[in-house]
Amino acid sequence: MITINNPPVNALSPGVPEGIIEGIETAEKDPDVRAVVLIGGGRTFIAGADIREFGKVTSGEKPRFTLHPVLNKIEDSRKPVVMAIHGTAFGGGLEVAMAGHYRIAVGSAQVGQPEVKLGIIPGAGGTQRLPRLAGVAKAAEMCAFGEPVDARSALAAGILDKIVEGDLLTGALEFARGVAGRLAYKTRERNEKLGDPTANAPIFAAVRENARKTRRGQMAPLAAIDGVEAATRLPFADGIAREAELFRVCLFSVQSKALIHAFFGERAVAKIPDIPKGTKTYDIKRAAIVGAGTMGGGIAMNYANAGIPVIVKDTTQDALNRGMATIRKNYENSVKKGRFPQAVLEQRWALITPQLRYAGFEQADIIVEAVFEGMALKRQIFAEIDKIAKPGCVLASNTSTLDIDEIASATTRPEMVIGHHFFSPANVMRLLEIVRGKATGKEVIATSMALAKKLNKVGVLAGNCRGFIGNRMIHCYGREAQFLVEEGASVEAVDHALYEFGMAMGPLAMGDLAGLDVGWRIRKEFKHLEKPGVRVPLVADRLCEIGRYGQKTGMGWYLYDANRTPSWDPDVAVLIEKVAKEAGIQRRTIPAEEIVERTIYALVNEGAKILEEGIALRAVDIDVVYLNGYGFPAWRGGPMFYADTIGLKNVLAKIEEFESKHGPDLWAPAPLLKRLAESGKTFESFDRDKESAAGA
Ligand code: 3H9
Repeated sequence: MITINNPPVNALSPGVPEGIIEGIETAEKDPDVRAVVLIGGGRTFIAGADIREFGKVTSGEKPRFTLHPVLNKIEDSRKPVVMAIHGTAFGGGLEVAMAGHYRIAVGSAQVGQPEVKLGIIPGAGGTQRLPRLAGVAKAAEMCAFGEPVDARSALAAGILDKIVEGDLLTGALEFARGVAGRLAYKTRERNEKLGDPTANAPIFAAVRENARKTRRGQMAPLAAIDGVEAATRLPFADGIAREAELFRVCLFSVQSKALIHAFFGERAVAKIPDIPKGTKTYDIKRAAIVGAGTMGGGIAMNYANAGIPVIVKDTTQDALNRGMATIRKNYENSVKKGRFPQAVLEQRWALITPQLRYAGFEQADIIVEAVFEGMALKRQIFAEIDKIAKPGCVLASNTSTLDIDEIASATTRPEMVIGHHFFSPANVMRLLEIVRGKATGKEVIATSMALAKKLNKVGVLAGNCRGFIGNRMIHCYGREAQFLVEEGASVEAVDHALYEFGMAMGPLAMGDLAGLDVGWRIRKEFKHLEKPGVRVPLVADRLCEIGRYGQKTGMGWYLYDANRTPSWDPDVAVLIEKVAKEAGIQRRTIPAEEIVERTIYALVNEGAKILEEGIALRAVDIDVVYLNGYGFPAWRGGPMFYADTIGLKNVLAKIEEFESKHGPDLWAPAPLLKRLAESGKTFESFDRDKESAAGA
């Protein structure tokens, strides 16, 4: 028995493959050994190659993760090797498993080739062995999209030979005794599932089309498909060589660096310097929400999905009915799409209690306010819930822009008040911006971070300022999108340029989706802060004034049909021209490149200020916000990482050019950007504490 012991996830770090080789050699030499079981110690089998090694290689170090020697050693073993899988056999983990002669697993195990999510492809025979076990279609799909496959499907596909009920090791030893001494199959020699070019052609065409559509802009999915196709056309050794070429091209791409940055970023944001791991947290067993609107309803679904009973309160029966009907419809859609069975829908539905009064709020461990963005209303609600909530109840506001300290000051316990800014649709978007007020207690922050994980969200801590991280930056991005339209770009041209850049949708279409009235209300709230003489966007307010709130009213920047399909609206083009004329704005042809630079660099410049002020803890926190809350393409790593890849000197030069054309109020470069650019550094390298220590 060989046990892999490299916590936390048994990654194939340097030393692990060597250990396996040693184990196999020892087994081969020992006449008493008739079969080998390879099993993972701890919580999992092998979660893949050690991802930390990739960055070292691309920055010039000698590769330390070549796995072929260990795979060949296993596959060539004269004694059968049984792979005993629990947890995850991902990436290199599945590749190791496939080199074995048999694979058995517990029912909860998962297997997969998730490399594409890191911008690479399976690099240790995954594209060659998987089609030999699972067939071409299944292998192409797994390698191109990287989604995990559960044990039962893996058994049906031929990746596993057996599912063990009960203890894995006992089952594995029993299985090994059963196959001991038998001549074992080598996966690399099994060609019967590889099909022929005629049968395979439509399979590859379909998966390529799907990859182009759903993994827009990404190179690794297509490379992974090329790898699997090579398995069907070339002898095994040549297929491995082709895979290695494709792997290398992907590994050295900016896309892969960006996706690896995103992978570690998502984990880094959980680490908050002044809140150590063991900080006390409150147990959240019951929740209550004020507001059954779009956000309140979506938030309620999050709690119900996590098995936490939740009360939803609104002021009118109508509002409650509407909110509950939307929740029901969302759940029913999920059932229709096969995401979960009807029984799960009913379970979740039963956890949500709609009501008009505060009854039951006194038992809640968390109360979330999700009403309209208006300070007076929010303060009134916080004063009310302060009277009802039990001691130790977290009081969270879903505000997207307002001052958490001002909200907290309406209560007698500002230390319990925190921002929980969900993103619309709240039951789908993974981001939860957690906003720390000046009095917010550390336990409340630790509770919120833990809760985010429980709700299957990525929690990112933000400081308190208008719009926090995400919306403060999006304000600048949206501003530029509107300016560009006023200056002559069409609505479609602006959206198209950013869609082509990789954004999930263009900024104006996004405004329509979120509701233009939301921004309108916020702009009215902050009208008194506008600096006289500084240009402000004009068109969105005009659209709102004539009731064009976006998708919800069937028209905004675009016209929408009953299926919410947008179309160009000549009335909007006329309105824009009129507004521009009234404001004396010169209209011109604007290239796509300028559209991207004006909008994305507006994000970056504001991001730099946010970073320097400490509103975001690290540049990567900003990136994680944008990847999970704003549809920024993960393969570009987030706005700050993207700026690093362009080179901060180049970004600064462009921003200075915009400053000279559009004025310092809008475009003065952030001091941090200037400093980093001038010293040849990156946002990623910026460490606020070290800089201030040096300054002191
Ligand atoms: C590959 O295999 C290429 C091959 O084809 C061979 C090429 C030659 N390496 O996610 P968690 C860390 S590519 C290094 O919070 P969970 C992670 O950063 C690889 N570190 O746990 C975190 O560290 P920290 C293909 C890794 O239970 C800690 O482990 N494989 C790796 O929520 C705990 O992780 C993948 O892409 C790794 N491979 O989820 C799988 N994996 O505590 C990537 C994790 O310091 N991993 N860490 O923040 C995952 O999807 C999840 O980690 C997993 C566990 C589902 C396994």
